[in-house]
Amino acid sequence: MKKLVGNIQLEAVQGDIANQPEMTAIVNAANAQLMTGGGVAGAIHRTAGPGLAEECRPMAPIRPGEAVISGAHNLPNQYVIHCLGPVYGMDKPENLILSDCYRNVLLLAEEKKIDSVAFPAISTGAFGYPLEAATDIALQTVLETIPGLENVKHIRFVLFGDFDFEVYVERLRRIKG
Ligand code: AR6
Repeated sequence: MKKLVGNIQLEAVQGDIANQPEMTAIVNAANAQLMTGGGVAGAIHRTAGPGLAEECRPMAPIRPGEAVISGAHNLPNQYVIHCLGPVYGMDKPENLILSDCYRNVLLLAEEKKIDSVAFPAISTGAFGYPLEAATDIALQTVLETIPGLENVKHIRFVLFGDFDFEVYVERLRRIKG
């Protein structure tokens, strides 16, 4: 499912964030220590190899909503942008922190002249954020940030589950291009 907004392509695909070879940067739903973990962080660190955690160590810990960038090591990309989402019900205000994640990732990508970025559904796994509410925040923040982007031309959302993918497709369809 693709949608052109201005001259930026928004896209939802179903798959594995660690296997997005045509994207310049992928986003990690990280932990504060920037170490491996379950879900997205596990898949990214497993594929990248131990060099990723080693490179990240001096940048840790990061705060909820903060984004930092590293190389991609054995991943088929150039960069990994690590972002710590809010733990649902704990880090408040969780909607604003989740919005900070998407905005800060895109602003960092723009600063680094990155043309394409793939996001997972940050905070919707181990951190417990309900998928539909998180999707609305993700897409609204991306749409608000798009007018300030020149280098970023392609934003992909990579969803793991069938339901998650269908929610993104339905929400993207409703966006006026
Ligand atoms: N590719 C794309 N999406 C995935 C993948 C994958 N390989 N694996 C899971 N998802 P999570 P969080 C989906 O838990 O909620 C970690 O252990 C998953 O179904 O990865 O931000 C870290 O170490 C869900 O919809 O991230 C942190 O401690 C979404 O990606 C903590 O979990 C996010 O799930 C971060 O929790």
